[in-house]
Amino acid sequence: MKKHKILIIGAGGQLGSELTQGLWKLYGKENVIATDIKDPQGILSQGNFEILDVLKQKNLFDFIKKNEITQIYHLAAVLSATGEKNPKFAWHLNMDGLIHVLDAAVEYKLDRVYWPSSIAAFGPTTPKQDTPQDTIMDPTTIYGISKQAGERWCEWYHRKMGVDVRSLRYPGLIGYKTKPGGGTTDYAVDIYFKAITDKKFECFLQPDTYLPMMYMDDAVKATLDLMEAPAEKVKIRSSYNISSMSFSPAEIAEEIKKRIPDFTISYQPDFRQAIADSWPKSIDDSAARKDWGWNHQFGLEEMTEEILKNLPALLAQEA
Ligand code: AKB
Repeated sequence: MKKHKILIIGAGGQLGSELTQGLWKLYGKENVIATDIKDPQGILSQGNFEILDVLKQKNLFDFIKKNEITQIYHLAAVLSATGEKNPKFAWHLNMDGLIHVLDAAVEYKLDRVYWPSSIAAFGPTTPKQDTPQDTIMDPTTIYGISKQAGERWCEWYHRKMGVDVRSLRYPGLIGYKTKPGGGTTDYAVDIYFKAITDKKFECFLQPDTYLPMMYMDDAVKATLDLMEAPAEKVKIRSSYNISSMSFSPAEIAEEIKKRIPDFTISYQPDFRQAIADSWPKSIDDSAARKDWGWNHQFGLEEMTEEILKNLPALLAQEA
């Protein structure tokens, strides 16, 4: 059996730290190297961790060669809200980072590459309900434009260079173990923290702003299921729609109130409202379900139950 040696780039982020643990379970800690540009926080320091900047192409190539890497999960990116504040850097990291990884896949004949796309690749004239797999894509943020362009690059490297690159268009990802940074959907993470620490939350989106969302455990499962699928089942080489739930700030607040009755929410929409308004409200992920058997486990109720059960102990440990 061929030995896997897995490199995770951007492992310190919200998805990266949980995906790293999923990969440890699947392949063994000794076969996974987590990397980021910053020192490891929390659980990541319990496995192989190294500093690596994907923008330094020679360092990346040398690293892959030296460690005999066979698969890369490339997660390093600037998200939607932060990207609007520093658009040139967002483009540089999101595009050049991806192209370095795809070139490395060709150079070192990697088995597989994973790269995340996002619902941000859609835009204001995309159909908003049950957004189809193939549809109008007119993203308005630099992050979204980089995801749309990245999808085309992935497809091109697959078609022309034979790279086995796989991708998911993530909705807003919600976890409680690591705080997210710079996304428009991130209010739905922050709200749980504030519900526990302050019993109140000021939301930067309006109460009725519906967005597609996903609990972190489902996102990790989707990613690993896609990467484990036989190549012939992965028919889409741009990026797969995936979905599990959609909700508004008012609805998540209601769900929290069922468990923390004195919790209150107020609304102060800012520039992120326009970003959220340009994105789909719900996603049709039938292609992922049909091609490689995707199915989700968590809805809003189960996710809220799980987070509010576990987060207080985590916050107490940190205090
Ligand atoms: C963001 O809000 O920027 C991200 C995303 C939807 O990709 N969470």
